[in-house]
Amino acid sequence: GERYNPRESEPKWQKVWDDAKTFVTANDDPREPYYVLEMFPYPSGRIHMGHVRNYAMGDVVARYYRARGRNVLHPMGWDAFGLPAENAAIERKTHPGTWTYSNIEAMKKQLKSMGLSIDWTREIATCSPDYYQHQQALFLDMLAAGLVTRKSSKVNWDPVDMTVLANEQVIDGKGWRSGAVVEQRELTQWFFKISDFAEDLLEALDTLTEWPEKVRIMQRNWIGKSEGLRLLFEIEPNNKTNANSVEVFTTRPDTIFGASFLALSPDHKLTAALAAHNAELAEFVAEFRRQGTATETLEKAEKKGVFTGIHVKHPVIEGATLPVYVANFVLMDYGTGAVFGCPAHDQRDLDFARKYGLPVKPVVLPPDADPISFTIGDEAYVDVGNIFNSGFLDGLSIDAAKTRIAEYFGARQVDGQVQGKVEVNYRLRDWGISRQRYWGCPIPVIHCEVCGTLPVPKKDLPVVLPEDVSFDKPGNALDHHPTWKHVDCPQCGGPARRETDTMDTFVDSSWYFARFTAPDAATPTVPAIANRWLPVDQYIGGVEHAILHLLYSRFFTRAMKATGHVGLDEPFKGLFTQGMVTHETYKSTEGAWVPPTEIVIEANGDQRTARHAETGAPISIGSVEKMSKSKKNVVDPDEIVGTYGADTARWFMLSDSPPERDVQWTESGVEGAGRFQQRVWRLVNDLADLPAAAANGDDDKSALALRRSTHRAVAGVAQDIEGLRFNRAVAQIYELTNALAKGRDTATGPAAQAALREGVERLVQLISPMMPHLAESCWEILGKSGLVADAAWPEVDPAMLVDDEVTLPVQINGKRRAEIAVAKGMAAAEVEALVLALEAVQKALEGKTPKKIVVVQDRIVNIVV
Ligand code: ANZ
Ligand code: ZN
Repeated sequence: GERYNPRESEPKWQKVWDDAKTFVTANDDPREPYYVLEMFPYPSGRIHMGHVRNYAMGDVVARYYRARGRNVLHPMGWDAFGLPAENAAIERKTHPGTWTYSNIEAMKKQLKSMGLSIDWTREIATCSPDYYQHQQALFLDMLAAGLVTRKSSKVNWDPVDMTVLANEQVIDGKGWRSGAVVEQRELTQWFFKISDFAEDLLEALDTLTEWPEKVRIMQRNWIGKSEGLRLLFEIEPNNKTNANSVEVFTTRPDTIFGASFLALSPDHKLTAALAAHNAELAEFVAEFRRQGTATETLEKAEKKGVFTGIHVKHPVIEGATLPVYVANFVLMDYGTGAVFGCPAHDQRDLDFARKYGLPVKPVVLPPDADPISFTIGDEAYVDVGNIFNSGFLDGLSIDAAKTRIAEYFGARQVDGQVQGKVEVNYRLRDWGISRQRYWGCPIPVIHCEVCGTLPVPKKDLPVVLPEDVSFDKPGNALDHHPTWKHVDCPQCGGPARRETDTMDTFVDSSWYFARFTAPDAATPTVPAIANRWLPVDQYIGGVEHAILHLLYSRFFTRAMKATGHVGLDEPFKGLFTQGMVTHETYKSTEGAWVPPTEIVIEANGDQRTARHAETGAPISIGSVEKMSKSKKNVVDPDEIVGTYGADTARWFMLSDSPPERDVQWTESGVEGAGRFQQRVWRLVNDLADLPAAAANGDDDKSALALRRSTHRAVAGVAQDIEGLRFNRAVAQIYELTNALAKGRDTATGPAAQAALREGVERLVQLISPMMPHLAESCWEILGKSGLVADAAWPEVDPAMLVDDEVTLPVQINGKRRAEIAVAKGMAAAEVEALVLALEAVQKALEGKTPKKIVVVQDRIVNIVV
């Protein structure tokens, strides 16, 4: 027969699905809802292989649950605000919107060519006022509910992108996009009070049982809860400051007898007072300010400090004092911005103490150590043990000592206050959302000199971005716009100024999953509808979003609940993080990266050599790396779809490795997938004329084997798709295909032929979530009515899943005449019927009726004539 031609078939079926609105989902459909979502793409211009993998997986899940009778929501949209559009606008002298929307169009075409079962009627783009007006409404509701604040704060300033960055966007002290060294600036910023939910966000992680453990751990660490003590130290009389006490936060008050210094943050109030009279200290603080504020930068920097010239009283050692330093490793926005240092049991403190010659006194004794000889070398002892060298704490465990010392300080006073108060701290900071950029959602507030900062009245929403902007000057084009920001005050009517900051784009992606449930609603959500669909049953995306996007979405869902927009806390019930797509790298003799499209590979046994396709120059084959433009090892999905078809690309992506692992894209792999596609096509064509039902109810051995293969595959593939083990589902399909191909060549009887026919129909259904176009073409060849996309998932006959088969010898008058394979445990009557139908038995009986038949279950059949 003819070869299968995906270039003809794929667009054809895509049109059929489109015309029939096959994948349009109704909110009022009574079937049980199932919501599957892949992280929506940034419209950069083209989809990449990572997208193909992500969407292929999501599509398998979506198509499977559709077949299972669920009302499936599988939408797609665009995370469309952000810096690259502005950069492109500057380079190409176009509007960011023009660039963005043309990218959306191109990418949508590419996604459509993949044959995804997406309800495109729900498409949203976050840069459209249709979307961001609702985000503005949510902001106003959150503002009214006290979940938004405006505060002056130290921010990470990217001097190249001219914008504020969230801590998470600073990587190794550099801007995540520009790579520029980040500076500190003091700015008034808008914040979402995510820290209000710190405890809840932490505790609820335990309920997210369908999330990868590693993601939950990352979130737990990010929230960073610690229980400790706020402890007051009395300042020794001096002429440098008026303060009487300084407060530290510690999680290890049990080590207080080992304290050998106090350290203040360079941003501490007391530091400022002391620096006024101390040039060395002032210079230290100034230098500190020139660095980034990112926690990571500070943690990696060398530990440094300056002695302030003042001392505090040691709180438990009568008559002893501790010197006070200002140190670069003490952060102002954590705890109290001051710490006591116990060098023996904290590495930073130890490094610091060694550098400045401070005492190192161990107070925690390791389990088997000798109290006399135990000393600290280069490494602080941070493990378990019992307290020693510590007066009334001696002999206690760390935990018992913590409790004891908290009680002790709780009962004492310093400077008119309780000396020690138990406190819980979180590393999680409020979420600064102000960005000094044009291409983002305008923050809907107005500043009036008379009335202060006011929300834009809801009736005046949306606050729309002006179209006529220029990017000639660096900085915020909204701010430079001649008229946009000048408005009348909504309260006094006087001249006022619009907020020109826009929202961090992470805000846009923190609630889009809810908008998809009612994308045309006049309010951000329709709660009844959102509550029916949410939480998302299965969310799929890259692990790079494990902290930020997922935490922000969890916060937003809580904020939307508090403001009446949804009725739940957790947005994503199931989360799956997929591995990356990798490819070999190639280099010319000059050391330049060479794209795979420009080379030819020759294989000689295990030896593979490469040369340049045009020049013939030798090329060296390098390591396998994540596809990236910088290494030129990317493969363009368009070319793959053009050459092999979407189904082949999808099949290869799903087949090659477990979905949570990296998958290596290879030419041979994708060719193998293409061959399998042709093999299925041939098999289906060969078997298409078989009758759909058995001529009689008979069953023979090969029919039974075929039926078992079929039903086992149906059950197994379902389980594997539900467990997101796509590569194993694929392996089961290969097995069934092999069994059917064998059957094609050997099955002759009517029962076997019927079993083959059943098998081939099921095969087509099993491949349809992965290779949906091929499956439709096969379904058509089989003469089935309707679309396979609409067909119900096949029923499984549990009897066919019984694992073990036994072969029973058949004796007639004590002589072995035949044997028969039956399911283990098969009832005597059934075995009897099967045995009597055997040709060999019929012959041996010569038309006589047996006097007696004895079936010993799973052992033997004896016939007496
Ligand atoms: C004394 C001490 C002794 C400490 C010891 C540790 C070990 P987590 O658990 O992450 O919350 N710390 C407190 N505030 C700080 C700040 N603003 N900047 C930098 N470090 C700060 O860490 C709490 C510990 O980090 C606190 O416990 C404090 O040092 C330090 F053997 O106090 B510890
Ligand atoms: Zn006013």
